[in-house]
Amino acid sequence: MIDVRNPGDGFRSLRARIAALGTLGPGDRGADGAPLTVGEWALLIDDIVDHPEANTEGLWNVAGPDEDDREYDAIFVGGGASGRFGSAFLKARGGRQLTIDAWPFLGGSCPHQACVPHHLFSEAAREMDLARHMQGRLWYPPFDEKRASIQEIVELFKAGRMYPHAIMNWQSKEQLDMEFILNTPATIIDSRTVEVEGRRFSARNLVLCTGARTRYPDIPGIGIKGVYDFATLIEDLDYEPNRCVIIGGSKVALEYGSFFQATGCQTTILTRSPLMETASLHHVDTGLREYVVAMMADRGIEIIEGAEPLEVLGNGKVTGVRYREPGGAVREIDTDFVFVGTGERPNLGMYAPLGLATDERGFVIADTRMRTSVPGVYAAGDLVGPPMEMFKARKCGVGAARNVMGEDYEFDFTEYPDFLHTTYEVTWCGLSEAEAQAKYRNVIKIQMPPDDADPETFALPAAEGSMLYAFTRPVLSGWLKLVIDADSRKVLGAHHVGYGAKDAFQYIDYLIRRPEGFTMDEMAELNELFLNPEHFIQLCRLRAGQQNPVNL
Ligand code: COM
Repeated sequence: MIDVRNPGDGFRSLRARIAALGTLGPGDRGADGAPLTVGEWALLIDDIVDHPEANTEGLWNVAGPDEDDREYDAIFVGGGASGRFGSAFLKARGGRQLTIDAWPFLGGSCPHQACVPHHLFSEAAREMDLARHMQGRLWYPPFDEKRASIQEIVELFKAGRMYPHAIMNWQSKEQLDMEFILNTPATIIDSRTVEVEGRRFSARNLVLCTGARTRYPDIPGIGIKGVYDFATLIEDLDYEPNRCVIIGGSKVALEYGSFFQATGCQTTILTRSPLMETASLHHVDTGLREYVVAMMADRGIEIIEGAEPLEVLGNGKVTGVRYREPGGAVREIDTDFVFVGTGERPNLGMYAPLGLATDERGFVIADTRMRTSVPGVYAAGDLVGPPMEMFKARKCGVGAARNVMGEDYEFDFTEYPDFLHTTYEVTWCGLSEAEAQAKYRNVIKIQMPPDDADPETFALPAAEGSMLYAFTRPVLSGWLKLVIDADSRKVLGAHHVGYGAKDAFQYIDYLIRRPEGFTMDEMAELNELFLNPEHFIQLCRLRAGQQNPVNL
């Protein structure tokens, strides 16, 4: 074990070891006896991630009996979003927690392989999209397809990811006062006991937060070099892909497919269900889906819906994918890069001693209080199934913590605002137009461009990030729809494709799901910061004077 908490000889030699790793800047040298700085954490984590075989000892930040001799209220197994937020909340409530993670950092897959790189790639895709579209105009140079390298962007991320990792550790220790053990796995002994590096810890409760990983389809050749998922793309990509085939139609498939295509790597998506019609996405409006898919196709992505992947071809290295078309014909695509986006499943092997109840897909069954079938054992985050979203992971962890601390707290995550990236930011919440029509007798919509307008000449929406499109090729500038019950005047759903609207959707979702709802008149009373991306405020104001509002 390496003690990262208590000043002493061990801590001094850790600091000396970190100093020998080099320097990231003037702020990365901690004073003797002071806690590790963010810079020191970054150097240490980077070294461990790069050389795991030489760094097998756990990083212990555990209070001794002189500091805190209480039994742990909860041990969080896994320090990702759910484990870290749950731990922080429990600690803030006055409880005692211990968080254990096999990685040398807290924050889980988000800053390491998942959300953070995904956002970097999506931002890169958006930039490349604009640069390609605008090339040769204004100050935009010709777009050099050879310069847009997937591998280079992956390497850029890997070279910088130790900073968010370091901030997670530093914040958790110095600001949130959490106890944790990192870089070593926990062994579950029973529902109250966990073993780490030979020492047993007991707690009143366990909170399981170990996430999920990509489930690969069971087809021949899936193990050949050249087949990646969002995690192995980061860890293992060692060449520049020239052609990409994506297996699956999940959010990940759309997002990474859009990024690969934007770099100039011709991409084909093989999906069984039509894009955005998979069971894991709900409330997807038909108009929104059509615009998103049309704009992906406009960028050159080949989308084959109803496809059944049969085999990954290759001889030590991927050379192609064989699949069955909807009509039954078997075809092959030559490719040197296959990306799997078929969804995720948890790995529950380590929990065998608990005998947890699971659902038919293999996710841990937890109730709205995050309680599993085993008394005293909670589960949170991706382990309990979709949506695989940050808000759910964090709030599940906090929900478990609140219940552990004696509060009767329920978290229902069946309704939530949703989003994904293509080369656009796609956001939606509430009901789709079709869902609203099925439920209410007098539904109207505010939509841009309207159904009867020609999108090639209708330059709205136009705002953050879409102005250059609006003035060069209007159809690229985005799409929006607000669904309203004209009788009660309440907003039922909001849907947007463009840029810069995601934050607004966090609030719109909250407002429209209040018991009293949120009317178009209240929307019209807001003060827009013009040009506001989703235009909903002023468009509602244009209609608010009507006693019987109609479509806009
Ligand atoms: C975010 C990780 S990158 S966490 O949710 O803050 O732990």
